[in-house]
Amino acid sequence: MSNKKVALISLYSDDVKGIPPLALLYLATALKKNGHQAKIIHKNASESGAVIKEVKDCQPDLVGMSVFTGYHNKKYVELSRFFKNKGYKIIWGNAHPSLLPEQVLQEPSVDFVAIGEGEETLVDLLNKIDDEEKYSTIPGLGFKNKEGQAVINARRDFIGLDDYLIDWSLIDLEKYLLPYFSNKYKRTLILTTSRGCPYNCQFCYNLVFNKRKWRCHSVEKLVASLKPVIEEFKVDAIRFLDDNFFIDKDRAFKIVRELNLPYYASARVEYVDEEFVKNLKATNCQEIAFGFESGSDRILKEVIQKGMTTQNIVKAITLLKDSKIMTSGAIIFGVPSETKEEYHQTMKFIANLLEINNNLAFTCGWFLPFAGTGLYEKAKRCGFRPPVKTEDWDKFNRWSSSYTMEWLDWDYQKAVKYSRRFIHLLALAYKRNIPIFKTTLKKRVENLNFSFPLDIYILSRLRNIYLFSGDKNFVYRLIRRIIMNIIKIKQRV
Ligand code: B12
Ligand code: SF4
Repeated sequence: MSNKKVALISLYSDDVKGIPPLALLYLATALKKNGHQAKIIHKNASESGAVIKEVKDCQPDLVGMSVFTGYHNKKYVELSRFFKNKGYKIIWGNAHPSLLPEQVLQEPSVDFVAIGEGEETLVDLLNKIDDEEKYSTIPGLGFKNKEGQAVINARRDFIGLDDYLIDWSLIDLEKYLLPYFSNKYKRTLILTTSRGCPYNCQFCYNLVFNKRKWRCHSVEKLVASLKPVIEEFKVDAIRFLDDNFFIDKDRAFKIVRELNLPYYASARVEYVDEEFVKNLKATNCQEIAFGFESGSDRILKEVIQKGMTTQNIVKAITLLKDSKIMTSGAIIFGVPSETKEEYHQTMKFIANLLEINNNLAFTCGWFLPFAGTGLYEKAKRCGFRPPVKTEDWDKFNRWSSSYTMEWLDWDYQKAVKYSRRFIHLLALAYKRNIPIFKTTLKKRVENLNFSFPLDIYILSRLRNIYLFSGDKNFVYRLIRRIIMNIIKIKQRV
């Protein structure tokens, strides 16, 4: 077995460059541990030239791409074709090839797919890469046989997570320690401590990718591996990207107590009671993220099968109201069978939640059918025709204002174009307590009135020049303070 080299590629967009490529870091750690080498190439999707140069410079034995379902799929296909033409072998990993391995292998430029966790599959493949006869013995791998047909091996058992604690020296971590929590902390470290989630939400990749099985790093090993990094890089906050950080509450609180830093993490609304809020506060939680999903109990119960109700959401945000903990809720509009009335109900629900707790933010996206999930099948029954080519998944950008959804039978175009923007600005108006905007935007959201959005235009401009979101420089801070004082005086009058 000889030492092999892999170029691992992950692309990002302008708005999210601060998140470290955790998947590639885990893979590179496993490769290093097993005597192989990895070159991590984490670039903006517009920098194909730089990606190509880095791959050529390192002359790898294998080129790996980390691919989600949605935008950038076309870019990954283009890069794969380019590298294939130059004679490289290509492997795709991450959620998209794990959910649609056969379809991805139909792309002529892709030689292999890794299904599920990639650490041991990739090492196994590198050890056997020169011996095609052995490809069928590698669990978790999909490949093409001599006839060019896709062969999908049995899934690999989940790995022991503690065997692969990230080796942070494999990237220039300095580049990834960015400000977060409205600039309050300057050097936030982003990581995951667990994988998977046991719940049954019918849109979630977890159903297929992690088979509803939750695994985690042990507190002791995780904390021991992080403490030196925190000290060396003067990390001042942590953002946990686990799908559901608080599945084991005792474990989660033990981690944050031992790390003793302000943090962001995710949970489910039914976890929230007085005790939970008390612990969040005591451990310096700055932001907690939930999946609210919808304001319709039919959608939550019958369609998404979320295992919670709108009452649970209201209770959670009420309990968090005075905690000063920023609370964010993910909303999914447009799941199959959602009616226009149910979409409207969710918009009104959001406005009501802000009346109860003005320290709320929302991430709103339109439903994206992930292959193999319950709602993917339901979408097909409602008229969705899934792309047959990998690059055609590129159009599924659920944040785009021109997103199309064949599975809905109502006129959603205006809703797609405006809902996210209106909700974000409504939440901003509540957070900053700006009276006129609060009233006009609330009425708009409640009545689905998206016409002549002058108020939206003004508030967007103000936000864009950082009057309301950041503390970019002294002049902006000063102007912001003056405006806020004028608003306060007007409120008193
Ligand atoms: C951070 C994050 C992002 C970051 C990306 C950061 C980055 N550099 O990777 C940002 C904010 C950019 C992002 C964006 C999007 N994301 Co995102 N994101 C996540 C999140 C929260 C964490 C990812 C992570 O680092 N996990 C930890 C690592 C260790 O696990 P992993 O990624 O699964 O990696 C393992 C395996 O997948 C595999 N593997 C991964 N890559 C490779 C490559 C090779 C070669 C091999 C062999 C194996 C392999 O091995 C790894 C180690 O075991 C996940 C949810 C989650 N908790 O995983 C969602 C998630 C991955 N995102 C998702 C989606 C859909 C998106 C978007 C498409 C959203 C959209 N617009 O619809 C965008 C588009 C991204 C794009 N196309 O570039 C989905 C993916 C589902 C799917 N079917 O693809 C997830 C699962 C969220 C969800 N619950 O729906 N995301
Ligand atoms: S709780 Fe969140 S991570 Fe878990 S299955 Fe539901 S949507 Fe997925």
